[in-house]
Amino acid sequence: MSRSGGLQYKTDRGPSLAACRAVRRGHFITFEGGEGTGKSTQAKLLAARLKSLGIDVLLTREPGGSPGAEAVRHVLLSGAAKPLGPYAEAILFAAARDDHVRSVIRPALEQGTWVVSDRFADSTRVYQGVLGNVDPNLIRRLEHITIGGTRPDLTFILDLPADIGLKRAVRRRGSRPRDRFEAEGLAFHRKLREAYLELAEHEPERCMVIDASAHMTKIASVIWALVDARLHPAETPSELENAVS
Ligand code: Z5A
Repeated sequence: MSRSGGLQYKTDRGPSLAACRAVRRGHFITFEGGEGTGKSTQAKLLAARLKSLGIDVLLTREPGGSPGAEAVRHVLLSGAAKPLGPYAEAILFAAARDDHVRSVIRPALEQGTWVVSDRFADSTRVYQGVLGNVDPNLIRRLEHITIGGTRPDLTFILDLPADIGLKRAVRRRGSRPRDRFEAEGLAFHRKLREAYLELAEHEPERCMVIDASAHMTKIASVIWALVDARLHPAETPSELENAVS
């Protein structure tokens, strides 16, 4: 059932959910949020901490994460698809995700690897669905087709006032030109923040809103405490134990 710009997607879990859960052994964690909120930084810190426990971890990103999806990333972020409109962009993000999930994420989870992704399907809900006004039914159908039951166990939504995020992104970018979405104005990025907060309200079990204005090590500790409490990484058999069993 969709509401308020299509942010309520709980009901359409798809017939393949039981099958996917049955074979899935690794945990799936995603990072979401606006521009410059620190998603890449926190995804890397979390992956490193999990690895330090001997857990097999795949750090990936969207759009991208597989050779096919990285090719689509270039088309999307260069702005080449912008004249085609938000529906075409939504379909291209979905095409990239389909390849990423089938060739990288799902096989990794099935082998017991933990997957940490810098952005995933919530970005489509928010950027194309809410900001792009793409019909929520289409967004839901695309999600159903591309990810089926391969849904994140936990999603961290890094929350920061849009102007601070944009300043951080500008500093990081240096002299490189702005990409398709970086080029949008402050009003776009403010609306984006609201849309992510609304999404978190609809799925409080999965989505954790994190204050991204703190120091990066403090944020990493908060995230680690939540992962520890929810997914119990210390109880996960290490790569070594897997190899000898
Ligand atoms: N998009 C979409 O529309 N639909 C979709 O389905 C998907 C994506 C999957 C991908 O851009 C774009 O595609 C994205 C949405 C759209 N567009 N935007 N905007 P991307 O992958 O190139 O970039 P991004 O995802 O927006 O992330 P980012 O701007 O690169 O930022 P970030 O990953 O959130 O932050 P960061 O790189 O970790 O940190 C940014 C800088 O801040 C860096 O210099 C850090 O050292 C610094 N930083 C990090 N944490 C802190 C703290 N805590 N304090 C101070 N400074 C910090």
